Amino acid sequence: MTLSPVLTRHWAEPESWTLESYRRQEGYRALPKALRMQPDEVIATVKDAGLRGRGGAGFPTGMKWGFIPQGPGPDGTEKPHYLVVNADESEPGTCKDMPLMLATPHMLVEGVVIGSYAIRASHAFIYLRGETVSVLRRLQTAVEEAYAAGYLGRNILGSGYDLEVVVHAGAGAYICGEETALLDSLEGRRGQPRLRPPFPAVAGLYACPTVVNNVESIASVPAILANGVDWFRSFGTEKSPGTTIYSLSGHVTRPGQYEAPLGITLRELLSYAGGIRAGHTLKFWTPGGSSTPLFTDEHLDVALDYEGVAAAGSMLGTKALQIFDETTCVVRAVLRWTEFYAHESCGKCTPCREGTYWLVQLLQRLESGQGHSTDLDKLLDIADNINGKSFCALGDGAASPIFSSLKYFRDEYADHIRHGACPFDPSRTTVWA
Ligand code: L3W
Ligand code: SF4
Repeated sequence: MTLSPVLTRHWAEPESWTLESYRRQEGYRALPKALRMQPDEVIATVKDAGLRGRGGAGFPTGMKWGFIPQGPGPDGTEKPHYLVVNADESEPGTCKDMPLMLATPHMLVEGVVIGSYAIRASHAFIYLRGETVSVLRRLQTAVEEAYAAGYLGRNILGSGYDLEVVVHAGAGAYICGEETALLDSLEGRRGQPRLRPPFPAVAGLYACPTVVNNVESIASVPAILANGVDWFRSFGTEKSPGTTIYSLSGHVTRPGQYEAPLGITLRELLSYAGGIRAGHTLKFWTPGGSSTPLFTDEHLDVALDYEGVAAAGSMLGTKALQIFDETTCVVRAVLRWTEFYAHESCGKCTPCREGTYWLVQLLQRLESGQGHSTDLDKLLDIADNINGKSFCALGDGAASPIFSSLKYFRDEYADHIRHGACPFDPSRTTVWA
């Protein structure tokens, strides 16, 4: 398979983030077309294209839009609808939404208008990670430009459709990438996940029907409307159509974002990225961020689409391919991720709040060579008490690297106990002192 820039096709253009540049690249070509269609036709087009959510779960975007109830509820009134863009990218290794918003913020804005029109929303929010001030400024400028050009505000392009868009900066908590915690945060509360159901499509922002979509999902919409369903389906596989952005990081010669049809393999992506760094070999990698079970060199030819990765025992997730060569201590890598989850656990439920703490204690002991022979089963036991027993996906994500690293590298854990030190660095007997 070859790289196929669609979302990333303008990234190298001079000042690609300006309205002028986006228009030069045929930007805002899909919007008038969408506004001439009925909202349901727009939903049907996105459904037929088979676009799946690019934020981690791969849920069909058109189906999610179709869940928004139409017409008055049982009390005879119709609640407002909202579109919320999840721009809180923070899954470790994931770096695709931020560069997309920096390079072509108008592609996202155009997608927001089309999506909002489709679900009959008159307000949309882009919820962005607060620390990314440069992205915030770029998005705000793009939104201002779009208002001035008549792509936002009242009577957009003379269609009679009105839309207000607010760019909201969060305060930098990983859990606010979970859609219901994001909505709590947007409402001004502490961001903690809500019980689902009801899903946001039924009761979301301010208890009104809300669609929450990832940045890449929404930015994919203008090209679908402009070029059609068959064009979109000409990329990728039948169940995972389209192109997507894979973020390659770690021990790879040319890390970065690579856009390719879904179903490409890591072996093929590495051929574009210059391979594993010179003189080294692949040891393990994540297909979709640290929350997805690890793969090894056995998995170089797994098709990187939703079905292919699931069949091989992991998840496509955010398509964050973190690559580690043979110099990496897997125990240390898992410890780093687990510290992240323990720090970011919102504390709402006991299995995750307490379990991630104890995982860190055990992993620190093991990594520094002071573990006991019973610690490996203890790790599995704690992970088992988190997985599927936590309130939201953060808990499952924290358990995932424990299970998969022990599945493939149990001997390396045991070596730490046997040597009384990390075999990769015997001088380091206590890392945390
Ligand atoms: C209406 C139903 N809506 C499902 C909607 C739901 C949501 C979407 C997917 O986790 C994964 C997680 C992370 N009626 C519905 C319905 N929906 N059934 O569909 O829902 P779900 O529960 O399958 O997934 P999720 O809770 O959205 C996402 C994984 O992604 N992940 C994390 C990514 C982190 C970022 C980031 O950096 N910001 O994206 C990475 O792998 O572990 O498994 O909208 O409402 N019956
Ligand atoms: Fe909070 Fe963790 Fe429970 Fe999710 S699993 S609600 S992050 S404590």
